Amino acid sequence: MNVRHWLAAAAALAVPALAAAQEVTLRVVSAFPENQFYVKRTLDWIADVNKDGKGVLQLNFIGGPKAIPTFEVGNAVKTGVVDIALTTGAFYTNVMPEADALKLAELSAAEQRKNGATALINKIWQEKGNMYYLARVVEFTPFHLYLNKKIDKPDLTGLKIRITPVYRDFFQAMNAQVMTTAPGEVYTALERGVIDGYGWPIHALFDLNWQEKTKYRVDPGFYNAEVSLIVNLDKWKGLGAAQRDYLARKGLAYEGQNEFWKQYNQDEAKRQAQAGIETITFDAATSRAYVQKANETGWAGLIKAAPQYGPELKKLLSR
Ligand code: 173
Repeated sequence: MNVRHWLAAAAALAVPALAAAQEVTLRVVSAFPENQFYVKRTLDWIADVNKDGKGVLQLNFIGGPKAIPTFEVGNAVKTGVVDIALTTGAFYTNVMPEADALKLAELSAAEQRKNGATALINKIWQEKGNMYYLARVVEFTPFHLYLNKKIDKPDLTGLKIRITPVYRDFFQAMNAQVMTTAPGEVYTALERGVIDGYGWPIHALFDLNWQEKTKYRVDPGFYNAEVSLIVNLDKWKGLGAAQRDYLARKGLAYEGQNEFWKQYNQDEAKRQAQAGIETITFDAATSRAYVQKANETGWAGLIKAAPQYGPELKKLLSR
């Protein structure tokens, strides 16, 4: 065999080896407690990814906050301690303040993909977080203020409220005394009377048994609860094209199921009423002002913390 033939033969062997990268297994954690419904849904998704991904890509669920504490998950993804996380922006503002902007989106995830918001998010997440933003798996879901003391106007003077960064600017603007905790610590704080209330979505209260310790929900809700899958950027770039496409496709399919939350949230509100949680409401003008204040304080806080990208995010996430 002459040299030219030998080279051709070697090239023919090398090409398939490159095209079919070896099956890779990525490590997944959740910043939400393992008994939360978000995790169950994600485990179903992981099972589906693994079923169709044999020989290509597999996901291995490591655990919830017992594996990596809630507010450390973002840095664990950034540094590659784990490959993928199910989390929300409020839990990784310590990586980049922009993370908390996702709650302010007035556009759906599908609309964000069309108008360039997702591309901007990915630019920021890659640049500042060393993360690839894969998919948003919770939306169409308002946050609410839950209380154990009655109020007759949006004034939280004298009340101690559990928060995450999601609620900080808004609740402080209503004079609340705030205390940041991971979801896993809320039940005990309620039980001990350390807090008079907390911020939380309309759903997933029962997952953690908080209905046992909750008297009131303040209506209306505000913002747009966000839970997403983020991927370590080095891991993402190191995948073969077929593996990356596969994961992106499965992420998109998960995001495509978000309509699910609309009915689920209605059912959850009913279930809260059945569990004896009373609603506190205001007159129409006060309710409008309440929601407006949430938005104004939310964006003001975000732009103050993220002056470079905040205004751009506001433009692409608002109607
Ligand atoms: O209240 C929280 O812990 C929080 O910030 C959050 C965000 C998205 C979904 C659920 C909770």
